[in-house]
Amino acid sequence: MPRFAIIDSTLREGEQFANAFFSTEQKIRIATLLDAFGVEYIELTSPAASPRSQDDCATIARLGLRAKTLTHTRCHPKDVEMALATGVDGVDVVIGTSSELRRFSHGKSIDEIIAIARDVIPVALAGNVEVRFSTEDSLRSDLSDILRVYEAVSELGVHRVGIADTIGIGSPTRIAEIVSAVRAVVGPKIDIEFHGHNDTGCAVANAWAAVHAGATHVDTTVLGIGERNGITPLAAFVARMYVDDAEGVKRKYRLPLLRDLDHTVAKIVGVDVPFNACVTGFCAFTHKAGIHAKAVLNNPSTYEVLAPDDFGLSRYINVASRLTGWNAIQHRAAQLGLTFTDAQARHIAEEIKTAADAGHMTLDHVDAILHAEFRRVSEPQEALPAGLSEPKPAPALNGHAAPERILA
Ligand code: HCA
Ligand code: CU
Repeated sequence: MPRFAIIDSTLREGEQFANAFFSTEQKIRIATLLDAFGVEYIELTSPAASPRSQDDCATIARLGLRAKTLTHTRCHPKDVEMALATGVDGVDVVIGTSSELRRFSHGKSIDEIIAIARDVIPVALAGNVEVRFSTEDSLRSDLSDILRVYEAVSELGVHRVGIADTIGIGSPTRIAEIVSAVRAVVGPKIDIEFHGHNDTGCAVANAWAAVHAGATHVDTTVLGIGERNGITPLAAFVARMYVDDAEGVKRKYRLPLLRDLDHTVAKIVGVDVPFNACVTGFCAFTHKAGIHAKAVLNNPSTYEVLAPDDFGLSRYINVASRLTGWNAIQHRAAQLGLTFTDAQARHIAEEIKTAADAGHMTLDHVDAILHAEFRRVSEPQEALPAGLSEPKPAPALNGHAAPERILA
């Protein structure tokens, strides 16, 4: 796995999500959880945005987190001075370089941008903090223009340059090309950050491609929240890197906290964790079809790329459907403390398929069938072994919802 650090921007990019209005207390809660998870950096809204943003930036910088704190700033000496005054560990300077932004946003030429950078970067460096310079809308900027900007700012002494796919137009191959071109210009010592929006669904793939092409830092937010439909989601990016090197990722991050992070932020911004969110979506580790269930019960790696245990989560076999199979039924029966012969389990599976074909089915319904069948096959016996027919509670589905909910 290539070396990389996560810059979590839930408290900057994430604050630009339509539903986000974080209180100071909520920001502290999110920053503390991110720190416990192990992200290397936490990026905060510019103190120039509002007095509350300024105070909160200083408050979080003073928390004594292990993660470094960064704040975002426009490319203005005054903004950078305000940022330094908050006590953050680093300043993320950004300016638009695409013709769209140069014409319709700030109206400056590339030469003027470089001239402004020459005024601003020394101010940031004088604060003895990490300094990053990023070109907003890098993907629609002329590559030779941004390479000229990166060359100039690296000569000025920035620690990191940023590539921003502001409108989510990038593809993994294009991102890899740009990262390689930037690496060739800035040399091996300067770090490269990738910030990718998800408008076309490529944010995770692009971040992964960036890291493999030599980017050292990746921006994420919890659940991917941000402007429009947001950026690279933290859990999905971590899951992607886990595929490269599960042990390395487990050493770097406390993976079970992804669930707390996604649920905490979802609650704060008033959304559900999306059903298909990597790792934390309610059905991320649910197996349904009989063929899948059988193989997973034999060996989870048949249909699982992520081991749920590593993320503090559990696998769930959904048996209440017409797609179920007798192996899965046996497994559910064992969870309830009921034993059947294989022939009995096959018969029960048929019964469940018939019932499921006739209409909506829940796990309770399956359990009732299993208990009734158990009573029936056990009838000739006088006394059951103690506790054998005692129903056990159904295992929780990673705490998201009652098992019934997934069948609705
Ligand atoms: C913004 C734009 C930004 C900046 C990214 C960066 C983007 O909201 O200011 O600082 O690298 O997507 O371009 O989020
Ligand atoms: Cu952005």
